[in-house]
Amino acid sequence: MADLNDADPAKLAAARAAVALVEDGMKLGLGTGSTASVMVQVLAERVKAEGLRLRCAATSQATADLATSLGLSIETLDQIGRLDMTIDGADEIDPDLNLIKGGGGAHLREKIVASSSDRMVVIADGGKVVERLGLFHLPVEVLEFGLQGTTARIKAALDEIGLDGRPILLRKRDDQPFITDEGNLILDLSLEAIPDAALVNRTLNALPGVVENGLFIGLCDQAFVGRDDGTVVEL
Ligand code: ABF
Repeated sequence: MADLNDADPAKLAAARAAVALVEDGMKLGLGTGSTASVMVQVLAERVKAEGLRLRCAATSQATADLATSLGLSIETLDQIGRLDMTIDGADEIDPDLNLIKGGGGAHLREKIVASSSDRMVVIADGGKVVERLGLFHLPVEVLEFGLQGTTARIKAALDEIGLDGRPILLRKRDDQPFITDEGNLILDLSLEAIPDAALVNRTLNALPGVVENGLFIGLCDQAFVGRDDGTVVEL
C-alpha cells in the first residue's frame, strides 16, 4: 500500500476535504480510481484514530479489496440500503457538476451507488475541471452478447442527435477486451464535445445492449478540487 506521504498533493488535499465531512455512524459509498484510493486511505486513518463506526459499500472489487486491507469493513449495497454520502473521483466535471466517469471502468456500480446516496461528493485534481464535457472519451458499458449490433445502434443514435462520425473503440487491456466487474465490455466514444449531456445520456441508455454510460447528470452535489500546493477549491 502506497504511503500517504507519497500521494499526489492535489488528490490528497481533495480527499482530506471530503473525508472531513464523514461523521460517526454514517453509511458511505466508496468510489474507485487513484483519487478515491487516496480517499480510502485517509478515511481508514480517521477510522483508526477516532474509532468511527461506519458502514461502507464499495463501487468496485478493487476498492473493496483496498478498503478491507486497511481494516474497513465492506458490505453490499443491499445489506446497507440507502447511503448518507458517496465520495468518488471523476474524469471530467463541468460547471453544473455534471460528470464523465468510467475511465477506470467502474461507472456502472459507481452510478448505482451514487444514485443510492443522499449526497455525492466528487474529489479530483484541477485537470478534471472543464467548461464542457466530452473531450475525455465517454465510456459505455455494453453486453458482450450482440456487440456488433449494439455498436451499430450507438453509431446510428449518435448520428440522429448530430454527433455523427465519432469514433467508437472497444476498450482493451493487455490486448484483450477489458472486462468490467459485472462481466461486460466497454466502448469508448470520442465525442470531442457534448452539447446536451442529458440528451446523450437518455439516448445511449435507451439502446438494447447498452448497460450504462458514464455521464452523471444531476447526481453530484459537491466537488472538491485539489491543487498541487495543497489548497482545495469547492465547486
Ligand atoms: C473513477 O475513477 C472513475 O469514474 C473515473 O473514471 C476515475 C477517476 O480516476 P482517477 O481518480 O484515477 O483520475 O472515479
